[in-house]
Amino acid sequence: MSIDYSEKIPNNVDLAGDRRLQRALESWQPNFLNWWKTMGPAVPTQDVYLRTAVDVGKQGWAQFGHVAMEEYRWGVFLAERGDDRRIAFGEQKGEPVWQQVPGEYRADLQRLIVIQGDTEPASVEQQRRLGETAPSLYDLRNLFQVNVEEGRHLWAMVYLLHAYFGRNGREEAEALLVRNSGDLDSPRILGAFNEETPDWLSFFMFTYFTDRDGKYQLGTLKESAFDPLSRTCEFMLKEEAHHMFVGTTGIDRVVTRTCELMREHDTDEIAPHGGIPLDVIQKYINFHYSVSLDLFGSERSTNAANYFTAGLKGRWQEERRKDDHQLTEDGFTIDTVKDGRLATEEVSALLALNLDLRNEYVKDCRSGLKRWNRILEKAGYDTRLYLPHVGFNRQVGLFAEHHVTPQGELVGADAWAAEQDCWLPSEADKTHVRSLMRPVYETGRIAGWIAPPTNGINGKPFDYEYVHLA
Ligand code: BYC
Ligand code: FE
Ligand code: FE
Repeated sequence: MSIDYSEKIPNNVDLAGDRRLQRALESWQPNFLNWWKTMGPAVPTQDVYLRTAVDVGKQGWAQFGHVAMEEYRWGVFLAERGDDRRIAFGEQKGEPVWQQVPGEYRADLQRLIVIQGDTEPASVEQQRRLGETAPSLYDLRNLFQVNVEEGRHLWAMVYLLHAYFGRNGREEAEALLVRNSGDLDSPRILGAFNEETPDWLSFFMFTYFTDRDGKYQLGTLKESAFDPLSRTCEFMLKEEAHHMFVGTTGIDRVVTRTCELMREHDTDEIAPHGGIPLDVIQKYINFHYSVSLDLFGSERSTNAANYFTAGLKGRWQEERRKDDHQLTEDGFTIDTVKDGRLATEEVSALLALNLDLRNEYVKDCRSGLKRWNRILEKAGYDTRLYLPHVGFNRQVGLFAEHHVTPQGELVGADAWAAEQDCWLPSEADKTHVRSLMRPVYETGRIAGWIAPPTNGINGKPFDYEYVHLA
């Protein structure tokens, strides 16, 4: 079904057929627009070359064109699905999926949807000022594309809250616009979404590592027995791919430029030459990876076990797993710290589902490292980038009370304090990276710390006018 953009809230959920719901969402809409105006992109533009979803089908779901940002149409789109979908896991495996929320799971489902919904506007807030320092118009356009789609992801969750959770859901939808990233009194729910994204290296790391958590969490919610949530997440995942592409290729381009500068000046101390040294890139990886690992919750989690057993949240690619999809008899080995040493422990597989998901995520993260190391190898350099140990710099889970080095050694608080600046971006590193952040807004030009992209967007060249500034 293609989407009618003449409606106030474009949708494929027949909003017009449910006047109450339509009115409720229409009364939330001005609050959203007000939030976007005050917390969304800070740089004024005439228009931006954006893709807009026009159809949820496999072909042609996106249309590209120059759009005035305040006229961007956020809508409600669910993937279409066959009628006979069955629950794929947990106690009720094999039964038909739910079109309504069962009373006993109301609180848990609402909580999952609120947590998911909270991250979307949070990321827009974190990225608010990046438009002031984009390295090219191409990058500026990508930032705005990510921002409008995260805004749409918020719409997706707000639709579910309004449509299925009554008055309570409407209150939660309001609260999603009240909490703000980094706000001392009313912060966003999850840690990573209260960190700053003050520079473009952080932005690329965020879209590589943190949007990727989004991919994996949405992948598990796509398995949900609550069908409207499942279908919502399936469509969100399509948009997510581009966010991670921005991160992957962004870091490709930083590494490429760093190699060029090292060659040109015959030194790896390229900061004075306007580049980002490899060891600083590594520290940014260490930070964003460890903060994103926290987003998976604790390695041992009764919440995760309950969500799975109830059918609310499945595993990554649940249907492809070759087991009984109930896991009541299975075990799982987890890393932990025992008597001051790194050790392993056997727990029920149900308790280890956050770790199961995190393991899939880690595997996926390695693909980026391989790409970036191939760039280093081709350029003839021996240094390699890596993912730090999973216990490094953790605030959540079994390592939270401990200090673990990137190499996976347990150390005391003194050693941690002494070495921290070698492992995480120091004030000096951040100041240097920020000093490079100056806007380059002439078509076809690029900042000196990053290489241009190999391809433009939607077949357009790099020097296309992706953004018309106001
Ligand atoms: N920060 O049993 P545990 C995205 C709390 S990103 C603060 O270990 P559970 C995006 C936890 O709430 C994807 N608190 O955790 C990316 C619990 O509190 P209560 C977002 C945390 O529940 C880029 C307690 O600690 N989506 O889409 O199994 C741009 C014990 O928790 C944190 C989702 O996360 C933390 N990091 O797992 C834009 C999906 N971790 O209940 C968007 C929905 C844990 O004791 N969320 N706690 O008060 C979930 O599935 C789960 O809530 C979590 C946590 C995976 C987050
Ligand atoms: Fe999102
Ligand atoms: Fe995203």
